Amino acid sequence: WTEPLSPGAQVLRQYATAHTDSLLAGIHAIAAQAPFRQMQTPGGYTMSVAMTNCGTAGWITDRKGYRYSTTDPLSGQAWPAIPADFRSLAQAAALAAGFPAFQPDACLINRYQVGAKMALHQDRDEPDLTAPIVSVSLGLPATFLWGGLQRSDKVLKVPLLHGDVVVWGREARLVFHGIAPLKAGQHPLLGEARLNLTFRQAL
Ligand code: MD5
Ligand code: FE
Repeated sequence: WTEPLSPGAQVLRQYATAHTDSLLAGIHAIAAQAPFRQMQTPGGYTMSVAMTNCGTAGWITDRKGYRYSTTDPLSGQAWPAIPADFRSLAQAAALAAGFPAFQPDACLINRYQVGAKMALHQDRDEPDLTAPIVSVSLGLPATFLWGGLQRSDKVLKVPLLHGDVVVWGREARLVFHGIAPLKAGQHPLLGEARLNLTFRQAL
């Protein structure tokens, strides 16, 4: 079922549930080529979330800033391709939320271990802000922090569970958002971790 979170954002509860085994197998294969790593922020902090990417472009951060790169800085090679089933799932979710023309070319894969978090931020490194973002949650539950267009706006807490998909676009595309520190737990497929796939049009 779907819940409108706020104008422009739809939570598709359990939309990915039938696909989680193949998503996890795909992530495993991607991480064998492009390992999860904790990147540096421009301010010199090490992110608590470990990241890798698949797609024509991948999101990276280092002392020089946030950006998309067509190569993995660890290997100098192209990122692994987005598996066909990842892409069709993201496109079907976008269509279900009213975005029929979504052509994701970047998929950031975030790995949260217990205590890892993502501070409140906006996603604004993409050139076409009319394209939505599709996110898929796997593993341990997370508390999504859903703010407004100003950093100071009140933040709503939304639980995101294994198999949930969220589509963000239009009025919601530039909202401040984050993830609260991951609580301890054991997921039957993922153990003490949460994975999040974030599909974007970055080129
Ligand atoms: C996560 N990832 O669960 C979170 C949430 C990120 C990021 O925020 O930038 O890697 S995915 C939810 C999300 C993604 C893009 C836009 C919006 C939410 N939004 O407009 O609220 O690892
Ligand atoms: Fe984000």
